[in-house]
Amino acid sequence: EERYEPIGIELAWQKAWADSNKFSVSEKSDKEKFYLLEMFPYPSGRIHMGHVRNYSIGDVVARFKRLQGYNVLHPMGWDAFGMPAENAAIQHGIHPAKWTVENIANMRLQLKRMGLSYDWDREFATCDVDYYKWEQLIFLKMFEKGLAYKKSSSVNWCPTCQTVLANEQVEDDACWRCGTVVEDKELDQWFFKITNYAQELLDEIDKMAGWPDSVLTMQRNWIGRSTGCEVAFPLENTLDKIKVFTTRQDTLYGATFMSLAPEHPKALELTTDDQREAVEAFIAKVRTQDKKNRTSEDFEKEGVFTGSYCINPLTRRKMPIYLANFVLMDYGTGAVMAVPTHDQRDFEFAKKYDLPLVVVIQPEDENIDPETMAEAWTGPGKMVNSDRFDGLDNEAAKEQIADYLAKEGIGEKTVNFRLRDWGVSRQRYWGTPIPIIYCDQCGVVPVPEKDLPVVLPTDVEFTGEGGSPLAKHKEFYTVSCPQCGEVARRETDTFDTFVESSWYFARYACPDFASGPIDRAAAEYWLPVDQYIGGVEHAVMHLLYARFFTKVMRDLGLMDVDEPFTNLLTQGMVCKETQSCPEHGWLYPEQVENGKCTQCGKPVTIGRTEKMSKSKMNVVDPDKLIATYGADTARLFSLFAAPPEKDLEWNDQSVEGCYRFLNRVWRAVYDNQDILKNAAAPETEGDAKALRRMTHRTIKKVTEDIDGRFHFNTAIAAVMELVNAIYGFEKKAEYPGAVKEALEAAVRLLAPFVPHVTEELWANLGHEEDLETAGWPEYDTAAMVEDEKLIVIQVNGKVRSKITVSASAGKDEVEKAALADETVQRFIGDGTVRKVIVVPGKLVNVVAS
Ligand code: ANZ
Ligand code: ZN
Repeated sequence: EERYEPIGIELAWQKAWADSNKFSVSEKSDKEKFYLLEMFPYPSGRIHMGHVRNYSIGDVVARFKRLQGYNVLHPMGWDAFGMPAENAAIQHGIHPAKWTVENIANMRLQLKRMGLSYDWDREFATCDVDYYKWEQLIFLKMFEKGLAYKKSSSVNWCPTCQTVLANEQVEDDACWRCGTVVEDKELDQWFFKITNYAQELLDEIDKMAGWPDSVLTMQRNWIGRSTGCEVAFPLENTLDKIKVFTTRQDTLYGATFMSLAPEHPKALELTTDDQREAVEAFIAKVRTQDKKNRTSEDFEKEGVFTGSYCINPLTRRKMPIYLANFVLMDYGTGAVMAVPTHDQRDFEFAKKYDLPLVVVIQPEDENIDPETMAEAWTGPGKMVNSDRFDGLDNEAAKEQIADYLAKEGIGEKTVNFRLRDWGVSRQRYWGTPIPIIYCDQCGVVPVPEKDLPVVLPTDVEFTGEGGSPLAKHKEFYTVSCPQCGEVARRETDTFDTFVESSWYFARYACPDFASGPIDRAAAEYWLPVDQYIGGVEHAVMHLLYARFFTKVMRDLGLMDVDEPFTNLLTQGMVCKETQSCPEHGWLYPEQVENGKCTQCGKPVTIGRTEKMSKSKMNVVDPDKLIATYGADTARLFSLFAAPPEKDLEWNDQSVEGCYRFLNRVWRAVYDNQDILKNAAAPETEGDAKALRRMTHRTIKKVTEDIDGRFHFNTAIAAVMELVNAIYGFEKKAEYPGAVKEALEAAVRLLAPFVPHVTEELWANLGHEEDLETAGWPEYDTAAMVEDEKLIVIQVNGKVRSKITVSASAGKDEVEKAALADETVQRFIGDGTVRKVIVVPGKLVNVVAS
């Protein structure tokens, strides 16, 4: 055909791929395996440009690896449990299951329309019983091993979603989903003992060379390992002691007061009668403050004196005991020895409450004076006012004081982690039921394996009144105790949906395995995931939980992998400028014409470029994009407009440009069809050489740009240049072989990016087998070398030397090479070069005197 008609071509190839089950794979292969995974989507209803970008990036890698001869596992499925389904039920009266299934059906069509090369045979949704029943089994095994346990704890509570949130799901004090300010609440909750794995999770980070440093740093900080000492401070009037955790035992001689968390169990006990009123008021006030705020640097440090004192175990000085808002109960021991001279928070606190300052570390070239210091000295220095440790470097003193404390029985070295156990209970309906039964006689009884699955009932009511519908579903929660047979009550909480996404990548290895969560042989073959791709917003929670689950499943004997994802690519956001009308507020792009609001005609204000979001209406509908230009253009744009890790800014002209480029490639094949009929092997002489050089250099560049580096934008740009070179090549009729080679290379190199049009062009170029059979093109280094030319050099008209330069070298380059030649330099001697005459491709004459 003369015209490039993307829609027809794309639908035809998509049908062909589906009919032949083209991307379905098995372990029975003599090729090397490559497991490529993109973070699976939440079935919200429609795909957005972020999905288009994420999955286009993944598909390039999948197709590239396949072309390189790998057995590529590239699965897709649905992270299908979660709150939006339930909210839809409350708002629109549609059952979460129905809502989810319909959304999946729609989004599956959209993904198929993009021509993504998934093994659809492996598709599953996490709300399938066949998936979550295995999750329930894993939970039972974790419970057996003490890796899942129940405790009452103060939790982050979202009053809007009526559910508990993990720390990781609280962003700036607010619910990560709905933005409501999070409250504290005491509740009985199920926890996973991720803290058992804190050290291993941290240690492995050093070996994870295939992850972005930024993500590794975030995980390291989240795990937050601190080494220090626990030191016991005797109380003044009793035999009791209070333990503090410090990372700075070198400052112990400077500790002048103690700060307790307001929630500290001894807080009230230590409070004297005349301080009671003030203390109780303070505790009540802090209870309303958010934990993250309380500890942030610029939050006002506040406290109250309890009226009691403890004794500094080294100086024997009396230290007043305060409650302080910045001390948290759930870190260390909930008590801090305060050193105002060397800790900024303590400094601010001491200034406010007029508490004593003792300097114990003096910096090298300054003399710190408690009377005049304006902030704490937190740097290194020499020990002073510290008895036997005076004169030491403080780092050395850290070690020696720790040893001394241990020897005297005052303290011991400890390690603290910021990481907390993972609270997984949610008071929600649309999730995996936790397989536990509560019996008055027997207590907490796990559901026996043979009774799995605990199926989520469908006949529930959504009142929107809060609390889980399961807790009101009598037939669901009424059971007989598996141990004593008496009437008992089923757990009505469900799992945090992050549990499902913590092991789905392993289930893709064996989605139909019926005798356990994981088929060991399949896991052995496919895992770990070689390349994982997704948003950086998952840097901590999802990626840390998945690492934790991998280790748990390993220790449960389910599979034999330490780390789930060998390489990680975090793609940037898709952004677009916002537009607003003074009358109608934010506007969709379709509601603006020639800079004016289509509703009222008023001029539109262009706002900041931000991540595409429905709330600001700066979105582009992938369906419309595909309907207008085809999936290949949509893919090409999202790959060409920016490198994958960077944010991508939407640009209508660039979309148009991508479409024009594909037309150009199309026409290059069409226009040259007669010439190509005469093509045999690529010619290696004359002007064919330059074109071939370009062809093979492009193959090399594109290969290197894609492979492990993801420089898709520069790879595409290189092919564009090759296509330009083909257009500009004037002797097509004379060298049809070289032209054909160049055209075929362009088509093959573009195949991972724009799979439909390239497959069609490949067929048009006369190939009966598809592109995958052809494989990834290889470059011929011999064809890449530049021709060299022999240049004669004269000095003052006499031939003195000969050099070779590349045929494409310019005048300046030739002149430089001539003057640098040793023989020539010898003949110039002490003389000055007056003039250099270059006859391109032949001769240089140096005039010197
Ligand atoms: C005395 C000291 C002197 C401290 C000094 C620091 C500097 P990281 O590194 O995060 O582990 N701390 C201990 N428990 C705390 C709690 N529950 N809430 C708030 N702060 C707490 O921090 C450890 C340091 O944080 C500890 O070392 C302690 O203050 C404080 F010049 O002890 B330090
Ligand atoms: Zn919420």
